[in-house]
Amino acid sequence: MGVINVTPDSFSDGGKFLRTDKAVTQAVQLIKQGANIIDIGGESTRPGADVVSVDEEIKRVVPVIEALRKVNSSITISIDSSKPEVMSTAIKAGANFINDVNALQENGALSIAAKSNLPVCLMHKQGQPKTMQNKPEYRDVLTEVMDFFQQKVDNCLFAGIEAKNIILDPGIGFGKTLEHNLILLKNINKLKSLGYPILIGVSRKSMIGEILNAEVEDRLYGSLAIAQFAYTQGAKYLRVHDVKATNDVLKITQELLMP
Ligand code: PT1
Repeated sequence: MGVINVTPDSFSDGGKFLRTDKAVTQAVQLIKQGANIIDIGGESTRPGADVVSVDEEIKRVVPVIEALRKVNSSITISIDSSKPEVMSTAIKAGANFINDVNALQENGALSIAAKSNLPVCLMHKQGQPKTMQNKPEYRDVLTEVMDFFQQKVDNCLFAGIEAKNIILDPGIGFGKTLEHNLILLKNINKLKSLGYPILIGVSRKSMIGEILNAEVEDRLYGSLAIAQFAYTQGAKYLRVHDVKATNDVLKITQELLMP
C-alpha cells in the first residue's frame, strides 16, 4: 500500500502533493514501483495534527480519487478517512478500500462500510492525534489491542460486513510509546490468530526516529528493516511511502524464504 497525502501539514511530504495532478502523477509512479493499493488521505493523523472539516477533506481527496480512477481503472484505491461522509463520497468517486484509523467508530461509518461491500481496515488507536502521544499508558498493550479488535470485529459482523472484507492494524505510533510499538510488532503472529489479515503502517514514523535518533528524511533503512520483519511475521499489507525500496526488499526476502 503506497501512501498519497493530500494534506498541507502531512508529517513527511507535506504540501508537496496538494495539486491533484501532482498527486495523481505520484500515485501512477507508486503503482509502477509495485504498489497494489494507493491510500489517499486528506487529514493528517500524525501526532499533534489538527482535525480537518468534512468539506475540506472531501475537497482534498475526491479530485485525486476521480483523476486516478480515470487513468487507472483496476488499481485498488483506499480512502484513509474516519468520516462517513468522506468515505461515501470517496467511494462514489472510485475508491474501493476503506482505511479507517478510527475503526468505523463514527456514527454511520459501519453502515456505509457494510453497504459498500469493500475491504475495510480497522486500526487501533488510543486517544486523538492532537494529544495521543502525551504519556500513553496500557495495563497490557497486546491484550488491550486484541480485545479492541475482537469488539470492533463483532460490531462489523453484526452490521453485515463480511469477514472476508476485514483487515486489522495495531496502529503503530497511535497513542503508543516505543516499547508499546515494539511489543505489537513482535506479536504480529498473535494478532493474526484472530483470523484476519494484518496491515502494518510504520514507514518513516517516530519510533524509527527514536531508535536511530534520525529525522524523518533519514528513516528509510529503519522503515525497510521493520517492513521486512513485519512481512516475515505474517503481515499481509504494508503501508509505506517508499514503494520501490520496500518492494525490492520484499522480493528478495520472498526468494530467500522459498523452500
Ligand atoms: C497506519 C496509518 C494510517 N498511519 C493505517 N492508516 C498514518 N491503516 C495514517 C509517528 O509516530 O499506521 N495504519 N494512516 C500516519 N499516522 C502517523 C502516526 C504518522 C504516527 C506518523 C507517526 O511519527
